[in-house]
Amino acid sequence: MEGKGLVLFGVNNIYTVRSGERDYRCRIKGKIFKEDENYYNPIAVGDIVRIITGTASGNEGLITGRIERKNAFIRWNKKKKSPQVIASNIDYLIAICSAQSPPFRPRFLDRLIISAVIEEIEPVIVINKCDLELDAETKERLLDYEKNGYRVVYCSAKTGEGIDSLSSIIKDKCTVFAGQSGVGKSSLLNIIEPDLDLKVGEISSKYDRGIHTTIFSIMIILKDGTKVIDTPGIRECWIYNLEPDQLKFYFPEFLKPAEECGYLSCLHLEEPGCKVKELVEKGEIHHDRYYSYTRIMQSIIEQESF
Ligand SMILES: Nc1nc2c(ncn2[C@@H]2O[C@H](COP(=O)(O)OP(=O)(O)O)[C@@H](O)[C@H]2O)c(=O)[nH]1
Ligand SMILES: [Mg+2]
Ligand SMILES: [Zn+2]
Repeated sequence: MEGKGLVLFGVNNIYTVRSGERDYRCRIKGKIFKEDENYYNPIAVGDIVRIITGTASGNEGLITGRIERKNAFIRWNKKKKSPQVIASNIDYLIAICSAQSPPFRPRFLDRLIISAVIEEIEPVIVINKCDLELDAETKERLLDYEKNGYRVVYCSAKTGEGIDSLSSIIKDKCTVFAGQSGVGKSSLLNIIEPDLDLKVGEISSKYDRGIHTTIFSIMIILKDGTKVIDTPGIRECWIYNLEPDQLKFYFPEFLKPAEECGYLSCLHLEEPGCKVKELVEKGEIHHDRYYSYTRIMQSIIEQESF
């Protein structure tokens, strides 16, 4: 039988595909994704695929094609030197951080945000564990993100604070929950939908294998149909597919001052008459965001030379 399905999970080239009410274990038929040969993975969680299934009782299937993706959350897999599609067909990237343990990592957050925006996926910053104290420096950094137009949601899986806001953002959408291990992704999903009963405070054995070399995202479909993709084990997010001279456009606070830079092509690095640098020195552009910019710039230049 031929049909279409949604990829929920994939590991070792076996993909769980939901079609109708059923889940099929599917392999890819032959070399059908030749154009994606440089990719780490030809099929990602969130893909809509064409499948052929066998007998009515069996749950095996073959993937014979992929419907064009609306977008894809991609990172550069440094080890494999190839782009890795973490999830596709996404409405929002939910970038989850925590008030404490693990500490706030602005560099990582900036890379997540840029990887989303490149694909026109709107990022939402979620700060979990707000029952714990948020230090002054992190507080100030978060206000800066808000000032620059990013949505920031403060919540706690422990007290329930902010969970309604988070639930209403993800409702009926397909979102990716990304963030370091331990920020509370599973805890948040459990409080949004208690029946899920996801394991908290540990890495589920399902994901254990090979966690250092790869990540396995998994789509969870809530009772009302809301789709959430959990991404265990994202520790690094190297940006894929960005030319160095394009990076500046992903820092919204640079756009207006850039009009006053001495050069139209100013990269806001060492050029004379750079208005962006002037505002960094005055403290009107956050020095730590500017530091992110220089670090990311350096890493994409290094990537290009591979
Ligand atoms: N104080 C506090 N601890 C939390 C909160 N959310 C999660 N935790 C704890 O943080 C640890 C990691 O949570 P988990 O959901 O497994 O994080 P994940 O790795 O991102 O899925 C667990 O010990 C949780 O009990 C919160 O809002 N407040
Ligand atoms: Mg978890
Ligand atoms: Zn400049």
